[in-house]
Amino acid sequence: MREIRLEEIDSTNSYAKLNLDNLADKTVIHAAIQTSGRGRLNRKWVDLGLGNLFMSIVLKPEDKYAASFANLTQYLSVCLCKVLESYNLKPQIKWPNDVLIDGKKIAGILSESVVQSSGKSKGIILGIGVNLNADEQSLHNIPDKIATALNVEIGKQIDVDIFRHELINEFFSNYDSFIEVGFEFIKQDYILRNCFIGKELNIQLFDEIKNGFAKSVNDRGELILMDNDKELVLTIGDIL
Ligand code: BT5
Repeated sequence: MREIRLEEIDSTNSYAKLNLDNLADKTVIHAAIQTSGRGRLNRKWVDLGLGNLFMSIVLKPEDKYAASFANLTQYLSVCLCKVLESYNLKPQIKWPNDVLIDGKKIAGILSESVVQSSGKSKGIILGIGVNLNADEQSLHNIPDKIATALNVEIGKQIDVDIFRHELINEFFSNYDSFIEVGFEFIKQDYILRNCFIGKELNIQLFDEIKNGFAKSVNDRGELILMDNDKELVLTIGDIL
């Protein structure tokens, strides 16, 4: 594992993408300040000031087409939960990979796969932002979501370097097994922490809203939604 520390960058994921050819497998890039953090679908990730975590993990697995790549964000969400639990919190996962504390978003994960024009995979960039040190006022300014930060939850400042290493260690300690086995490797840990199974959900799927009863998560990490007797299997979407 190699680490690249940046003082200020637009986005650690964009930096990784731009420099991907020169970055080795398992390189971790992190920045103190991130000026244009990205979420999914052109959404933004807000920098809440110094002491927050913005990092991207570059992955260039030998097996370039393992099914488990699609579940890397879910794997990282479980790793993050385990680290947050060591701070005596009870994080929950909202499918597919939002990590919440008491319903409030504390982190965001963005996985981007980079493919050559020939269709060959160049690598995967797994980005994560975790709110570690924020003042409560700035949390209220985040659009569309109720957010929280670790310092607010436990009432003390967090050392971002220590937290980052805890998360990286957790991630790489089981990464190779996860890639080999896939979602089933984490299924139990994932379901144990879920906050959506057994509930009526509205799910935004591009321009459509699907509703139904969340029955389960299958062995591929997909959400099984029951719309009366009809079973919908969702690979992507946002629980509203
Ligand atoms: C995400 O997108 O949650 C993925 C965010 C990934 C950020 C990391 S930081 C390091 C790396 N480099 C990048 O450029 N990105 C990655 P999504 O599920 O689309 O959620 C985005 C939504 O989360 C926004 O529209 C806001 O509502 C909310 N949000 C933005 N900033 C937030 C924050 N600091 N804390 C909590 N919620 C936030």
